[in-house]
Amino acid sequence: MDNRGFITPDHIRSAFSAAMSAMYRTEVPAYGTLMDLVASVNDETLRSDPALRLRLEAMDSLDRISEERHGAIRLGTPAELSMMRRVFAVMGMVPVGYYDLSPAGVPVHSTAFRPVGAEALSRNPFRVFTSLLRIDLIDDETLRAEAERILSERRIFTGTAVALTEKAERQGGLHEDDADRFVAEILETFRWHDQACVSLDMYNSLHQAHRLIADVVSFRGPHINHLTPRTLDIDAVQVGMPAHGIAPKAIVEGPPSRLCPILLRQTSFKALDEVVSFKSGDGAWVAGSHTARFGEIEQRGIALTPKGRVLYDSLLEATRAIIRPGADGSNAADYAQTLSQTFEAFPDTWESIRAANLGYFRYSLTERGRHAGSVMTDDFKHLVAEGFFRFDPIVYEDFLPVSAAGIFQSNLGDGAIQEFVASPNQKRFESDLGVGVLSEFEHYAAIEQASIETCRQALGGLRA
Ligand code: OOG
Ligand code: NI
Repeated sequence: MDNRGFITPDHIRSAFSAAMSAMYRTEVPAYGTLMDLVASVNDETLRSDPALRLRLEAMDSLDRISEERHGAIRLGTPAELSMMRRVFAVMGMVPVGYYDLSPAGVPVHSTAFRPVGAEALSRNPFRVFTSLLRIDLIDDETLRAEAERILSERRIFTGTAVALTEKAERQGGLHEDDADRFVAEILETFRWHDQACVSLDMYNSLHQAHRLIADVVSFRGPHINHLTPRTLDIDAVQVGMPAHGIAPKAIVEGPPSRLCPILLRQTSFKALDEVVSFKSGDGAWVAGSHTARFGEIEQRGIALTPKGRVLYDSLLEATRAIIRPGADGSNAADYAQTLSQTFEAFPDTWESIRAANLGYFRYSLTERGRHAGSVMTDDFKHLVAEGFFRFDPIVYEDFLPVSAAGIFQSNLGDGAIQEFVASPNQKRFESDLGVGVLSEFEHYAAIEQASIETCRQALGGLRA
């Protein structure tokens, strides 16, 4: 609670994240199985790697591991996107980053709504990868107009959800009762509907244009399409999935397995075929199916600086110039091997990553530093070398466009890959959103800088 008696945005976000997880567990039981598998792999990893346990404890993030998750939704109109921004703001989540998925044949562009700042992230880092359909990429004019008309008629937020969002904006927060109602009402927007709002013919035409277009336009709301727990050993979960009756996608997206994890590694299980009813001409319902919802896992590593990111992107590109992972998994082992070999060029100790300015770190005083008293030197590097400070990797909280494309595609089924001309349009996205997106790099740099300042102050005489 804050000093005006409002429930803090961090609390509302935690409550919402827990409510979403509970709802998705009942909607998609395989997600529950995946959660259990992840929990046991995480326990085992911590037991066998005491150094990792100590580091997570030092970073105050041990407790948050099993709490962690992200989700994803796909919206249909600019009005939905800007309202969604206001809803997430009540939970302390702001748009960070711009992702253009069109080069990968997915007609959306996206941002991640998430908390920023070390304090909010350590309380609960729940994020939602949020995409807006690029309706301008539908070629067929008649179909485009029809899709726009259908979307313009739906209301994805309940009246109470909108009213409570406005109230939070007016008052600067929500009291307990309102916060509880807010979470329950917002949950409605993310719920699955097994009755489509279009006819089967319409669904088929949309599907023909692109499966993702059918997913966005045919339903009353932007059902959550996956939730993603964080694991400490993604390879172990990937290998363990089949034994639990879950079919994983062919490869793990992102960097290879390393001693020092960087950025983000992800894999998912294939979307489920679900029964949906469609409206027929005479008002009756006809049965059909739709494939959209899946489960994903992620392993997060250090946030890279712009320099580190350039190196990551170039190594990934070099790998894919040699071998492109096939959707059927037939070259998965070769791909993983080539990826590991190529990434040997990326330093793999925390010290070398830091020395080359490739990643962001959080500094804190060591025992030695705490007892040093006032130190009269400007040389921060020297003090690190002397053991006055320890440095721990700052966790990457964002997403990767190539990986996101791989996750989308593995759930769009075979033959879904389609060519679009790459057409990033961040300005348009931001004008639809109603604000600019934040730069991820600035936020990691600020967390690093703040930790350095705190160390400096603790050492009294240390000057900038
Ligand atoms: C989003 C796919 C991207 C991730 O983790 O990279 C994503 C979607 O399928 O809507 O969630
Ligand atoms: Ni995801």
